[in-house]
Amino acid sequence: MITQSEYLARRQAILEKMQDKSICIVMAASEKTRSNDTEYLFRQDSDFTYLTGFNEPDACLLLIKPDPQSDSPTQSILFCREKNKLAEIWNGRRIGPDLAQRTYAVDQAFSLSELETQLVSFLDGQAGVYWSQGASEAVDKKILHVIQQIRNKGKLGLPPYQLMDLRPIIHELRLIKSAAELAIMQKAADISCDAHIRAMKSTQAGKFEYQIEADILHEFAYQGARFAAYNSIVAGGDNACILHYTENSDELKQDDLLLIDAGCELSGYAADITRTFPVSGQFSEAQAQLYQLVLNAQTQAIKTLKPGQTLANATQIAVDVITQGLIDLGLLTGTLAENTQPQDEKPPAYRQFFMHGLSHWLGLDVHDVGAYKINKQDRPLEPGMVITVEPGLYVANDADVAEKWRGIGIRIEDNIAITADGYLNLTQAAPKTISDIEAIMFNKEAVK
Ligand SMILES: [Mn+2]
Repeated sequence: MITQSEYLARRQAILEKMQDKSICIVMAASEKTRSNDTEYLFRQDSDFTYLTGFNEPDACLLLIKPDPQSDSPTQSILFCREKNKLAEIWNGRRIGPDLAQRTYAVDQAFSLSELETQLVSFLDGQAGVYWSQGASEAVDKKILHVIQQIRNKGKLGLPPYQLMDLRPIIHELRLIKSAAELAIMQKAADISCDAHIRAMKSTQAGKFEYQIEADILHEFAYQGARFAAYNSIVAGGDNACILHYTENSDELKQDDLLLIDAGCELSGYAADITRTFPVSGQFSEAQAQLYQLVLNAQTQAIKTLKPGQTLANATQIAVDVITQGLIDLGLLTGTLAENTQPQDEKPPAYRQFFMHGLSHWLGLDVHDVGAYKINKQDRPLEPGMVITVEPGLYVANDADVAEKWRGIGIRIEDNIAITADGYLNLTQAAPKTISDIEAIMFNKEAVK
């Protein structure tokens, strides 16, 4: 759980990085239509969640940093929907500004209907304005319109003249997770591991991919994580070679592998796990050879992780292990260097089998925010960062390799927190060695 004092500290950290005489505007998400007059279930904007924990749509947070010459304190101000009996009967409870002010520990709270007038008044006299520029055309327009209204005051108005992007400030903060955030992410990982184990036990030929997806979603929701962090990928056979396959509509076949990329969202934080296992419960020889290669690449890449190391270095290790393995098994010919370097301006040969990145940040967003490079250099890892490590191997049905390799898609993905002296694998509870997977699938009736 994130406490109010942690939210307060996060807002304080933003205020510290803001320049004097400036204001920061953070907008909540709006509801999105799914069809006609029904909406998708609401999901708050991640930056807004990070700074407030406030989960209603269309709200707005202002952070004000005064001129240090003045006596005025910094301020956090929340705008939210006002109480409305009829709207609440139809569409759900609203906290309203009065209670919100106390519950969310902000200095002031106003009704959303006052937003524009108050923005004109709060922005007048500031030197700078921060917001997430370009994230929403409507928000850009609104803020520029407010500034124009201040200009229109002529001699009586002092419009801000520095328009700055908020994202570099807030996204650097979000990149380093606190102990409370790590505890939530561990819980999200635990629930997601349980879902993967349940999928392994439930899988059998003749079932459909969507039925396995249903097991996973049930496990998430039943354990209190009502949402998946992203659309689950349940991909049997060569569907696994479609990296973002989400149709989940095919029947599972006895001799295929099943790739599942699924993670829950808990209190806004994502887990992101991939496991690949045989529908029959037993790997064929060819499947096992390729699987072991991906597992070796993942294990060796994870071993390197600690503060000061880079994702680029881990990626290079995974690429080398996979490429050398593909050469040894005869899927590639030539030397390691010939297959990992661009040839005649074409991408390196290994890319036809491993075409995505090894890793991404993980947090409130499944592909979380934060810069991957600093001054164009790969940034060193730091304690509190959480990343995925997810090598893969995808042999298309028409690949120019021996028949036995074709149509095999494998990815193994864990969630790793960087610690003071190394790393912690948040998702080690989900089986991934060949023997552990086969054991859990062999014993499934007994275990269930
Ligand atoms: Mn991922």
